[in-house]
Amino acid sequence: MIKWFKRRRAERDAASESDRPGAPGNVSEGEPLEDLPPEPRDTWEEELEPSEEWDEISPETDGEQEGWSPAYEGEVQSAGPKRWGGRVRERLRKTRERLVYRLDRLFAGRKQLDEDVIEELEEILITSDLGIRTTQRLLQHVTEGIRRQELKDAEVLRQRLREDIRSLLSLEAPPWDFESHRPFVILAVGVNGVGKTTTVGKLAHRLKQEGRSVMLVAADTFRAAAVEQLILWGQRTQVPVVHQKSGSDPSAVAFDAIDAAVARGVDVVLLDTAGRMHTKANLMEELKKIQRVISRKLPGAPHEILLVLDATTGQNALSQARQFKEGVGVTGIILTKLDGTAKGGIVTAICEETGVPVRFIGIGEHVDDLRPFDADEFSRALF
Ligand SMILES: Nc1nc2c(ncn2[C@@H]2O[C@H](COP(=O)(O)OP(=O)(O)OP(=O)(O)O)[C@@H](O)[C@H]2O)c(=O)[nH]1
Ligand SMILES: [Mg+2]
Repeated sequence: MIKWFKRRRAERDAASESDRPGAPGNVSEGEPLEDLPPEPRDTWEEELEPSEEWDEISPETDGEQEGWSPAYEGEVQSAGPKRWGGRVRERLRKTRERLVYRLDRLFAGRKQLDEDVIEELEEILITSDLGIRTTQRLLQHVTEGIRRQELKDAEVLRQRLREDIRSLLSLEAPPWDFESHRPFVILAVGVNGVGKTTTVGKLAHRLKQEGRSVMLVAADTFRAAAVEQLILWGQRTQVPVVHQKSGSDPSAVAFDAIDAAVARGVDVVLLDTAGRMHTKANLMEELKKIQRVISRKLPGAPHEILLVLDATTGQNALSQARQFKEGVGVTGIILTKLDGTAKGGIVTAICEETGVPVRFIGIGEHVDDLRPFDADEFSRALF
């Protein structure tokens, strides 16, 4: 009998050892562990310093062609039909798990909602990347509801939270007026690696599918291979790309591109910019200069300054939103990489704190993985 107990204990210990995250044999392949710390990134608290990982600009880029890259004849990959909301919901799985499953656990078996619930709820919301300010705002409403006995059970509280989050996300976003502005000029900005080029490519595809003529502009002349990357997107989406050689002045590229777009009667011009400069101040100055040049060429343009943010960076994305809003006057946000991150709650914090509307979300690397942001759809995909 004693031996049996010993054996059971040994089996149990072995089983719990193999349940440990990261224990050999228990990590499914390709499934990143959720609680791994995010990849180190620029925090934007300090000036960017040149580092070894920087791409050097070679002063001589002989042989590189300037001008147009014609669209190619290849096929655009399509993800195939899948219900819009279904795919977004599926891609937001990790965020949903972090937020909703923990709420489930909090509410499970509780008959009454009391102060303890508020405390735990606070922790769940903050650690789900909703941010302190947004969490306080949501909790204030919940606390009042409990005090007034409107929130009697967990289900009503959950609905209240969903509704409050939805209303924080519902910022007014004036539709892009392609009819009054031709070309309609969109400038994509953001720090390095957030997904600007990919997003610009996906957006070109989307606009083209809506029947508009689109032109891509490679105004990231800083990073070697940035131009080629955009040309590839031009080929993939069958959209022409205006480019000059690496190292040329991005404002000059923008200047020529606007001329070309006007001459050709293009509907939409999408400019991809650099995410990395020697310092943060340099980057902001560069972007302002591009803006000035564009507006001198075409009064009223750029019509949209889209800040691209990487959702996986959580609070860092929020701090970038504040800084770009102040630095270059962002008019819209695109939040990328919402697939595969548990930090989707950051969308709420960004909307609440900046008041800048989220225009699209990126939910994958595929050409079709850019979705217009819909507050209602998003909050339903979360809860
Ligand atoms: N999973 C996922 N990956 C994405 C998404 N958007 C972009 N990426 C990936 O993020 C990486 C960086 O994307 P880029 O478009 O090169 O980013 P960037 O901001 O242009 O980078 P720099 O030009 O270096 O400043 C690439 O591997 C993209 O495929 C997304 O919505 N989901
Ligand atoms: Mg890029």
